[in-house]
Amino acid sequence: MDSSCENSTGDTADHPPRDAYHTVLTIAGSDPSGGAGIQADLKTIGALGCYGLSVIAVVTVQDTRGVRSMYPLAPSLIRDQLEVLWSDAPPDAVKTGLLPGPEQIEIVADTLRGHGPPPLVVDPVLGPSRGPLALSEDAVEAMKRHLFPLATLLTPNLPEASRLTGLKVIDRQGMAAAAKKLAESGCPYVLVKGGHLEGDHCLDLLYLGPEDRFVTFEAERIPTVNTHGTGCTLSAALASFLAKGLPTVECVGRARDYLREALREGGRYTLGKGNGPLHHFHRWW
Ligand code: PXL
Repeated sequence: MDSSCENSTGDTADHPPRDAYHTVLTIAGSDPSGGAGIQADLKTIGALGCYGLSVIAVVTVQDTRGVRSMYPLAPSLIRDQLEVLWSDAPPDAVKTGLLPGPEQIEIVADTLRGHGPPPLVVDPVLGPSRGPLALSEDAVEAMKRHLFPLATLLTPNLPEASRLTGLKVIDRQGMAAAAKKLAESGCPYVLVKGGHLEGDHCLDLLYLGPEDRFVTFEAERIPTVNTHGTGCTLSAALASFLAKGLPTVECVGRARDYLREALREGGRYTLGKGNGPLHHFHRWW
């Protein structure tokens, strides 16, 4: 071997040192219209400089006007996909989105627990935000019992925080109470998203359980009808920054900044007859 090509680490001119990707796995539903679910997650993860992995838990039939139907995948198929990923290249961070029923939720939780998951963002999607396809009570219970204790960060919106806690979550006080109650599941950080609040300001509340304190994030509302996939995009962005090892509060700030730009730029385009998507690649084009 020609040792002139070799350096002290054994790398050669033909094989220079290689960087490792920051990898983010999304376990969620497929949205063929591309604005939400797995598709939004992969765009977000890529736009933020990470490498996206994906396990589809449910296939939805939908367009920009709403979800028509959902086809859950067999729990064993979900588990097998997760197992092969972990056997080859375990992700640096994980996010979960729409998981359609208690069996899928349990198998995801069992598999993640078995591997000792990296930072895990759980977006507790309780059914598509539009349409009558809300998750069953069994699924909600499975999420609280099996998935939340594994999570690093939960990201409920107001209706989700209300259903998950049984509290009336319609203002800052309710958001704070719900966040504390959800943290009792064992999840250290809870971000209650106030996008559904009235008024021209958006308020998100982050509860830091280990320090028993709140951080408030406020910004002006961005007026746009292209809001499809907002929650998916935020949780994927959070997982991407966690994959890079940033502290949680900084992850929330940066993920919100990315989301706001994607909302603002997405408002300049039109797609379909309903609520269009965000512009995930606004930093590129
Ligand atoms: O925004 C929640 C959500 C998550 N995942 C999928 C969805 C939706 C809402 O429509 O379709 C696949």
